[in-house]
Amino acid sequence: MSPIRMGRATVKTVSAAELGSRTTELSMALVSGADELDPTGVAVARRVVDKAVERSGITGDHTVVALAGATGSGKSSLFNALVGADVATIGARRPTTSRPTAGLWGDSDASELLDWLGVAARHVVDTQVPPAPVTPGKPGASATTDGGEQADRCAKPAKVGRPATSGGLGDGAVVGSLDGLVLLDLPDFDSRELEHRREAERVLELVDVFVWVTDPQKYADARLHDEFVSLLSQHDAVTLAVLNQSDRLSPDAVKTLTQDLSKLLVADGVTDAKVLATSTVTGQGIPELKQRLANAVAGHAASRQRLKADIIGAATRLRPGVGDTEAEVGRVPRDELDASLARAAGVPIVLDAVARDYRREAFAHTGWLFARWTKGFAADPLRRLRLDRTGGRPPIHVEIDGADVRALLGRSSIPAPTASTVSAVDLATRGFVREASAGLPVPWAQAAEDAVDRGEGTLTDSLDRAVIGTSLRARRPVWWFVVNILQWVLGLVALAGLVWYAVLWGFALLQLPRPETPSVGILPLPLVMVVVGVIVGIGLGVLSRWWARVGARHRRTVVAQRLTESVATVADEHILIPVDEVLMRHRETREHLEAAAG
Ligand SMILES: Nc1nc2c(ncn2[C@@H]2O[C@H](COP(=O)(O)OP(=O)(O)OP(=O)(O)O)[C@@H](O)[C@H]2O)c(=O)[nH]1
Ligand SMILES: [Mg+2]
Repeated sequence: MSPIRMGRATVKTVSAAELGSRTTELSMALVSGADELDPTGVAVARRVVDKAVERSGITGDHTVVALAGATGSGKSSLFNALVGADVATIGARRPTTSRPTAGLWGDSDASELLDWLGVAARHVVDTQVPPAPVTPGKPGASATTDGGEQADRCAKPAKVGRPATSGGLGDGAVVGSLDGLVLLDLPDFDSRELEHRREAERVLELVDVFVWVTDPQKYADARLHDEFVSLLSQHDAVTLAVLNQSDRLSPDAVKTLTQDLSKLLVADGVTDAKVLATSTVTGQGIPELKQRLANAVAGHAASRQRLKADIIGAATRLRPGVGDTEAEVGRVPRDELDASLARAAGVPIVLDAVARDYRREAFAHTGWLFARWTKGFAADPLRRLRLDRTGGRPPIHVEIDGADVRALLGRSSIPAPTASTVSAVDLATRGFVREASAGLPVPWAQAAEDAVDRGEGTLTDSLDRAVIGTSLRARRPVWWFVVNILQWVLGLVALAGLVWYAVLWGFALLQLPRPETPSVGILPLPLVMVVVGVIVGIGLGVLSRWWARVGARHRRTVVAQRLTESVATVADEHILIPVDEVLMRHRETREHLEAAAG
């Protein structure tokens, strides 16, 4: 239905704010979930959103109607007739109106809208009291809110063209209501005042309905049609053409001219325009004009009502495409996933090497001094895995990224995961994703499955980087240093004993008198030194070896913890975070759809 068609229009009000927020919610749901939602439903929803965005704009609860046209056509006179009071100045001097004036119907606050429109002069129409005929200089039942300027305007009596407000022209005569109507009396469009034209053009950009007011002299003016009417045709707003001052014409001429004007408008490209003949002197056509404005107001509200229903329909249609709730990824059991990834990363192999490495190092520091050289034959277990360069560093992945680690340390020599380990990872991943997306419609579960980063080799690569980036060694234990000193002392004591014996043997060889050898009890001191040095040294070595086993177990636990954390980071990066992103998108989509339909 055209909003300016005559007839009854009863509608419930849907505020522009409500419509706007529902539209936003539906469009947000499309942004977050269009790929997973039903494609047909998505297409419908897109069309509804587009329509609602185009339709609502910023005008809020109001329908903005502008009276525009050439100077002297009677815009201000029509404005006063519609408002029912001498608000706008009507003058003999052309052009008269230089700044727009607004007439407001209804209680809804239009100040924001009028500020946006840049209209300072405002007049609230009192719809409670039926407007009485207004005599010049005596405004009727109306209230003016504009203070100074407006008061001035009202104080000036209209000299000519008394508003025709009598004859049942109050709102009571209108089917429907004018509440929400914002009527603007604009400056002329064609005078020598460029400012007027600019101001009229600026406001015309923003209105919902144009009423082109023209008169018998100017209705066919080619320049007006070229410059003004064709400008109207470029806008989506509803256009209504008024041939004012019809009292100057015979009834036949009125008919001919309105038909003529209709044709001209079609030629201008304003195909939908309705032409109405009016006179502010006789009141002809004013009730019709008012009725059409009432219909425009109702049509505006009706269109919002319809758009709201469309949005709810589209959102409800899409709603089965999302679940009722979504899992929290952080709470989904992940032990199996982490364990399978740890195996794939070769963590058990690395831990064995760590323990062996500890024992080997411990032996190098705490073993019997004269047996230590044997360690040179034992291969370094971490070096064999090319993990020896991580030792003693802080966990590298904390400070530099994986690519740097790789550049610095190369690839490890941990054996590649076996086929069964790889399939265990796959199984655990699927299990995890299934658990995380339980209860979601298939496309979302599929999206979660697809989100997991399974790129050829990237997971294995990241696991390897994580292991390389993990510090596998720790500070040497203090007891190693203590035992080391002891071992050196014992070794040197034993050596000194031997040297002593060598000296004594030298004396005997040269048949020199043997120097006195001190003794401990019945045993000579050098013998005691050798025996104690060797036996205690070996004993301490054996004891240390046993203690190193305990230490190695502890080191293994510490490193296992670090590796678990590193592997968990890989799981987060490749599996948990991508899945969580899908779930978050699902949540957003669900909430937006609920808000749009709620
Ligand atoms: N005969 C007749 N004269 C009218 C009618 N409407 C307005 N006039 C007269 O036409 C002249 C111009 O009226 P305005 O209402 O000031 O015209 P406007 O379009 O607001 O002019 P600007 O403000 O200059 O753009 C005045 O002298 C009015 O009395 C009408 O219906 N019939
Ligand atoms: Mg005027």
